[in-house]
Amino acid sequence: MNILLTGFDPFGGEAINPSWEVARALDCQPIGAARVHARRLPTSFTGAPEQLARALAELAPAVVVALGQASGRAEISIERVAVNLIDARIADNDGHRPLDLPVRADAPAAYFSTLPVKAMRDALRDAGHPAGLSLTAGAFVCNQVFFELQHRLAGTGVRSGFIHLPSLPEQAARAQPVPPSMGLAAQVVAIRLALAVALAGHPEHAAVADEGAPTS
Ligand code: PCA
Repeated sequence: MNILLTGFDPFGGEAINPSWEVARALDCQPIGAARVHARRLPTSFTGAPEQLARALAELAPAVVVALGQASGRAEISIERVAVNLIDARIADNDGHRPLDLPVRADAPAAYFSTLPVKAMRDALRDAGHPAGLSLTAGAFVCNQVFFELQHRLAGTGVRSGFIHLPSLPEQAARAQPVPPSMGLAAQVVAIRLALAVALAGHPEHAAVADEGAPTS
């Protein structure tokens, strides 16, 4: 049984992205009866969906968690909803800055995460990790990948979703004002736990996600 765990290339002039550092630290690790497969996605509106589709086809995963960096957030931020909107506040790594476009013209306005988001948050908090639920993954490449993921896996029963991570301390030290940060080792432990809970699943929390797009 495969778990696909994706992370992104550095973007926005940064030299490192915690999402890929965490994903690669967990690559090949067993979690229960499953194994983690880390894949690195380019921070590119054209490249990221292509690489994601390739990884899904290659691995046929039972669980997918996509990771991204959200500078300024202090917690492990479990996203609840992907929106069908691209509105880039900065250029991607190809120099493109698309505005006010749908991720997919033929798709619903939004998809919910199909991960057991509350069980994951509670397990993280119980283990002492700062963690919370988020209602926006933004409108940049992370949200696009989250939306593509949910669209491709809708109705398959594969649990999937997105988690934003705080900056690493070495990134935060260079920024003004200094944003909150979390060390890599702590992020790795937290995401490993989140994957274990995602694998175990909690259908009562996922029920809303099975209904598809939000209706109100
Ligand atoms: N964070 C960006 C894209 C890549 C990443 O790690 C985002 O939040 O959209």
